[in-house]
Amino acid sequence: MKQESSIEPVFIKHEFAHYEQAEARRRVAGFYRLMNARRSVRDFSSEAVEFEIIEQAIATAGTAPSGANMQPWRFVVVKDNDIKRRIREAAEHEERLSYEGRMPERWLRRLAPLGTDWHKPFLEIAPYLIVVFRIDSVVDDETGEREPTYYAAESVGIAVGLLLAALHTAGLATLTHTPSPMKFLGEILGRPKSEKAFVLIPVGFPAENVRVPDIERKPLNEIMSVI
Ligand code: IYR
Repeated sequence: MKQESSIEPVFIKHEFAHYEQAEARRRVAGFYRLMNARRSVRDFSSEAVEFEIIEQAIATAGTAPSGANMQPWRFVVVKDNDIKRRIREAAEHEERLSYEGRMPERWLRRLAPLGTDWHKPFLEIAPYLIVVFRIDSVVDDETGEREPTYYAAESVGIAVGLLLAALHTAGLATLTHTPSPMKFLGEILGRPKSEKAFVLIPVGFPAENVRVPDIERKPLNEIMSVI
């Protein structure tokens, strides 16, 4: 016989906002304008950023929905210069191998409009690097057994979206950087094997007169179907 869970769900009241449609339209359009002005930045200022802003943004990321509410994320904030330097060295080592041989021609062609290469000075210049880890398994408090988390990648992806939005609304620049392979991040940052580096996000003010690639977003009719 399959064991049934003896845990009873508990439901509580929750206050949801309910706006007039005109107000809802204004709000959603405002959020669109805010997020449409976000751009990935690879050229950062070293100007200091209050840590409280980073904390609040990570708290926001932690509000993301997650598989079985297991919240399978860990946000490691790196401000230490020595650690940043080690991360840069390891990332540039991997990236150099990638750009100079591991990435197929068609991938490099896709990246050409972004103007990227293996040099990653932003890893030392940005005041913070947030390394997001995906927690793949946890040890159950009661049984002591290791069990998987559920939909971890989807959950962490949503949390990262909220993190980027929160940092952007504070006027901070971000980049979703994925040095590949990312195994060195868990090693340098001393994370357990159950945690996998998911993305590395440099955070700070953009460099003065920063420029971003001249690329475009797909129009709505190319990203939405209505049936
Ligand atoms: N990780 C490399 C290459 C790279 C890959 C993708 I997909 C991008 O959208 C951008 C860059 C780098 O960070 O340069």
